[in-house]
Amino acid sequence: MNSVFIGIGSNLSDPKIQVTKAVTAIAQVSTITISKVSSLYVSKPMGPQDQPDYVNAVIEINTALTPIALLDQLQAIENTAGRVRKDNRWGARILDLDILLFNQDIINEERLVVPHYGMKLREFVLLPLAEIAPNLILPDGDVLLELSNKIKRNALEKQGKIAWH
Ligand code: ROI
Repeated sequence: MNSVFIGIGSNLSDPKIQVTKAVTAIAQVSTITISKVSSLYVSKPMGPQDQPDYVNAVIEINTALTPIALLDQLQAIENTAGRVRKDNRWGARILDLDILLFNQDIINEERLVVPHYGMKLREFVLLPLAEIAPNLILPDGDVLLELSNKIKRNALEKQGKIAWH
């Protein structure tokens, strides 16, 4: 069974509801079991500032799916949420589901790069991840807690639990 960490983000159409619905949708995939869910975190946008604040969370799942089969499932959930894939890599989005870590695997495929390229520089990934996996070591040997203690604080606010079911 694979252990996979997924980063969730939204800054459109009631982001807290989008994140909650995403966790519920992932839980409903028969080949996926959710093992840990972080709190919700509100964060200032990284990148262009002329967009709403984000809501972020990180979950751990267990699945026998391959990385690409999992990516297909996650993209289907993004699409169902109304995600429009435009040329707006740094712009507002209704739902973003990123595979952060897949076991300790290093994946370099056209559709999928794991560990997620930006995760070590993102407070809104490192802090929720450290909440649910405080002892994690990244595939390159970096200690998660050291990264999360060192990361520049950018007004990240921990909110309540996610009411998924
Ligand atoms: N900024 C924050 N705070 N949270 C995100 O999830 C997020 N996602 C993005 C960019 C545009 C880089 N900025 C973000 O894709």
